Amino acid sequence: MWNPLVIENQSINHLDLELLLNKKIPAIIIRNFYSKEQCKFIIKKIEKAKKTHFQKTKLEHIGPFLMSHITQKNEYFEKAKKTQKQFEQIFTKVENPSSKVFAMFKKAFPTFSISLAKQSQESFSPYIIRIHKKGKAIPIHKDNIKYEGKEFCISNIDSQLSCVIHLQESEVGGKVIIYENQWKRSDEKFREIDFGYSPKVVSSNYCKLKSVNKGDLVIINPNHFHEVTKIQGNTSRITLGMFLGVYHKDQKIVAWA
Ligand SMILES: O=C(O)CCC(=O)C(=O)O
Repeated sequence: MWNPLVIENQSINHLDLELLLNKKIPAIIIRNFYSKEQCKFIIKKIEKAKKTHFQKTKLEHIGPFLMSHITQKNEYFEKAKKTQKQFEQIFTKVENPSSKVFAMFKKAFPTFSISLAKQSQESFSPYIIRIHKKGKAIPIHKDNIKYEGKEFCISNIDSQLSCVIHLQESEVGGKVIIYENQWKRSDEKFREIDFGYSPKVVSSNYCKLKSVNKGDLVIINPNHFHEVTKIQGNTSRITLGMFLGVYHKDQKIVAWA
């Protein structure tokens, strides 16, 4: 069985992360990374904040996503700068997610430096908030900056992790599925025109994360194909995501969205 590692005490160690990077487990679920009350408070702020839409999917979000700007570097950094204030307003009274995630990783990798990624003088966007309304889904895809982000300095990382904080769950649907097979270059023939890959690309071995609750943090290796099933309840699924790039030899971790 390929099951996630569930952590109740908010503390990961480097062996847990090695399990993830070595395909031994599909995900790490950190319970109550934010409390239910903190989530409620953050959601209230998000509801008041200005959102934008991804052109094709009409998914609402706050903050730019690098993967949608792979050929628009300047526009990405410009948007990252503009969103900074909005994020500050959302996290006025609650510890911001970057410092919380960085502190947790620092404990697992005490000799590593951990910071927001920078390119020359420009800062990458620290995270992205996504609002998935009823009917939306995220098709099968992978995230691999080494392959897709050639214009960005972070494309030279050794390993990539995805951290997603679940701020609000829908009543039905919106479950993450992680496939055992990882993307490889020859899978590009299965790429769909809009976004993602044909279901033919994935193996029959997968893990569906059924018991993720509001406030949990889910860490995956995003080079595994993964998807989010259609949101079927009236309550929107709201998440906050960031990527971490690990430089093993330089003992450095950088974050971006
Ligand atoms: O929303 C999620 O749980 C996963 C998001 C996702 O697919 C990604 O960050 O690549």
